[in-house]
Amino acid sequence: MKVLLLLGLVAVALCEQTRFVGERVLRVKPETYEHVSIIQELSRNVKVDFWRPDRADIVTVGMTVDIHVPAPQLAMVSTILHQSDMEVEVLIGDLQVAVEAQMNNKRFTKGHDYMKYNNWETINDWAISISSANPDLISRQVIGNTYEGRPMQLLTVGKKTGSVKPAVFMDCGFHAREWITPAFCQWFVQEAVSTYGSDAEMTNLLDKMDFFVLPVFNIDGYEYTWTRDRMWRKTRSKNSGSSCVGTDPNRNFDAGWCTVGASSNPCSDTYCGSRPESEIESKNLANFIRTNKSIIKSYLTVHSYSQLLLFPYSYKYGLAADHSELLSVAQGATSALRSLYGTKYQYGPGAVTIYPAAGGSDDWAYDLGIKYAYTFELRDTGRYGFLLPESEIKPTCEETMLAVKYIASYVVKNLY
Ligand code: DDK
Ligand code: ZN
Ligand code: ZN
Repeated sequence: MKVLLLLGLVAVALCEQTRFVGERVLRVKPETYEHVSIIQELSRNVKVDFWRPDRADIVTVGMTVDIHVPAPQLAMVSTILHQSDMEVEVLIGDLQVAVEAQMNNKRFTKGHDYMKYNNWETINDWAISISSANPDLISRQVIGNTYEGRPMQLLTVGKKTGSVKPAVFMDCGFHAREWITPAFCQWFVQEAVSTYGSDAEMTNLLDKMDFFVLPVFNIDGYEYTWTRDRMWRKTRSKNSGSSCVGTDPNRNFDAGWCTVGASSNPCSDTYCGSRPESEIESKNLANFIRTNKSIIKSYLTVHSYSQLLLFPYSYKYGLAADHSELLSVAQGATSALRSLYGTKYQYGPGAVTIYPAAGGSDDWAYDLGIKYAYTFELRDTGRYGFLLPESEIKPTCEETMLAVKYIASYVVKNLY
């Protein structure tokens, strides 16, 4: 009886979850304007999911384009691409196999594990327990609830000195499917507390400043990627007048809002929302940063994938007033990152390095007066994309630590 019940539950769970059997991720390299228009035409007529760039209308000649094609469309898409004699590479031959293969850490652990992907409940419990286990280094607060009512846990990591310290704000999990990013925020907190007192650089950082760490910004979306659709990107808020759900939180901030590289269609993966900060998660984050603006000297927001370190602007081509300083800090941070395993990062202003995109939190923070505003796009460059295997969590986090420490140390030495 119990076994039957269990089997029944498993069956229900399997049925409710989107499966990706027979779906593929293709990489195409348009070499002519005709190729570009074929890709754009494709996106208008067939339901394809753009992995990189995140929408068809910004595809240009020479770009590397990664698209996830559902099984029913595969034959048609392959025919069209083949006829165009565009270079087509199969990045992922069967997406369902890749979804299952990313969980390749077979170690048995009950609950939280830094070398595995943890679901929201596990991360939430972890946030509570690591802060109570390290009362002199971590404090915890809830900066508001998500649309579906989950608490946005913010950890303040730094030696408690009794005086006001400058701070770096860092968030992960803006986009739901970018699972390596919450893993990095958890790693960062653990690494900070466990190397305080032994690693000279970390000790100095935590003595002189605080890190505000938000391990998962888009909790509702993240939970949805665990329970329903692994490839979900946006928030989970309802849109009035549309059956499509969610807003792209990285198009929802008040920085050239919805002018470029964003969509006003609620069904789009880059929907900018009904107004700036229409999403409660954006509002909660923006309110916290506005309130603590005088002490926050750097804003870091962690995404994946592409191996990029971006800085303002993305909503316009014009250079930031601090362009040359931001560029040289990015150069230093990416070479620190590369020193460990040779991982290469490109860096530069968002608009020219990746694509123009308005409404990003980095541009918004920069225009608010937070000079050192950066967006990370972590591993990889497309071999696994959003489905980076668990075996890459440790090396990815270790190398990224070096970049974050580099930026933070620079900030401490150059307080403004
Ligand atoms: O939001 C995006 O499309 C990517 C990360 Se997935 C970053 C775009 C550049 C920074 C936008 N402010
Ligand atoms: Zn992202
Ligand atoms: Zn990304």
